[in-house]
Amino acid sequence: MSTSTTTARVMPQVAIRLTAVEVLALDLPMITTFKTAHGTTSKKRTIIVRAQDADGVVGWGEAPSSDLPLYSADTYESTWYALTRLLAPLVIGRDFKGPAELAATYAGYQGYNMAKHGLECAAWAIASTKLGRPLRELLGGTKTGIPTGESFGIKPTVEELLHEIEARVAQGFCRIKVKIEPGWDAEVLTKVVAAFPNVPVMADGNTGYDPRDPGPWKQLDRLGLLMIEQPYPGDALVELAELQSGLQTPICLDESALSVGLTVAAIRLGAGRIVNIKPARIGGVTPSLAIHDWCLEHGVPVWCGGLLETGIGRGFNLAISSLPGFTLPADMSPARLFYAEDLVDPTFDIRKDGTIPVPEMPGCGFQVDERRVRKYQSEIWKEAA
Ligand code: OSB
Ligand code: MG
Repeated sequence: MSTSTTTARVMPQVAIRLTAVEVLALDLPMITTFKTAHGTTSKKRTIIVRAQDADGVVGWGEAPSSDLPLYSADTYESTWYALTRLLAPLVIGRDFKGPAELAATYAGYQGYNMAKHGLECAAWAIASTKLGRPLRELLGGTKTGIPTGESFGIKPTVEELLHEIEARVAQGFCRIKVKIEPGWDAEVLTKVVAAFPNVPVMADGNTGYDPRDPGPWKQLDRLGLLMIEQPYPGDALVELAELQSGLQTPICLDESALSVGLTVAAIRLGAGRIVNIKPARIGGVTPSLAIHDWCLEHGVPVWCGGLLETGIGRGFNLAISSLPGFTLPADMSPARLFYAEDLVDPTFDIRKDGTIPVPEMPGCGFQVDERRVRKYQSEIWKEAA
């Protein structure tokens, strides 16, 4: 199969039997709004998974879903449904030799990637705690700090954007990602590149451009951008390949990379030259490792994107980012930039050198504040559970 790697990965083995899977639907107020070509997020609806093992060990995971299926097909409701009705009943009470074997039981189910990811993460957290080893080690990660960039939403004015970028660069963020949409692209990026000549800059189209239009690509291509992320719809692979063939700037796959097979197909077609690995979009740690391993073997650079996760979800993203193929800065903004309080305490932050330390604590990597998790639980969904 085209997706296989010559060196098979050895997955950690540890007995896991889940006795309970609690699915907590949270409404997290945001202290800023985040605007992309898909729309504006001002309240984050995320799903937190709390799994309990027969030996009493608890593992947490996060499925960073959203209100509307604009970024991917997954929503808050569909993720909650998949976890409570499909996935939890399938794995509870069964004996597994490790998290990868647990995830394999539902690998044949189509879709529900975020739900799959949330449950698999809880199992990895349990495995990590039981083995007394940080997740980074279990995944074969080598880096101890992750270079981090900031993702800047679409702002009312360019001045506002430049002002915000200036503050973040001063805090250490080492790469600038600017969200674009028709009318907010070449002119804006030209100003950003001129204002920050020493920081790598990239643009993220979030599928907002029509392949039939000329678009701003020729102008953007002259700016020496690090990459252009997902300019066209996820399934426009041929059009992406045509665009890429005329550009110097690498195209990066985000919304197109929905599975291992589709990601490999897109790269082989020439639809892009870089992959944004978002574990929640791809459907878990196991498929994320598979894409990483394939890309490493084929010389395709990868980096870790985000879906505005709290510290719970970011803990897994940090561990995955420690793998050797992750050679480009991550979208890993500290949760304090979005939320009044994180769900982990202490929360994480960026260091002066532009990196975030990879957690060494077993489990999700951070101490989960269960009281806060329950404080933000949505009343309606509490009853439905
Ligand atoms: O396209 O990368 C994206 C957030 C929500 C939906 C899509 C995207 C994003 C980001 C996230 O850019 C940035 C982050 O999590 O820090
Ligand atoms: Mg993106």
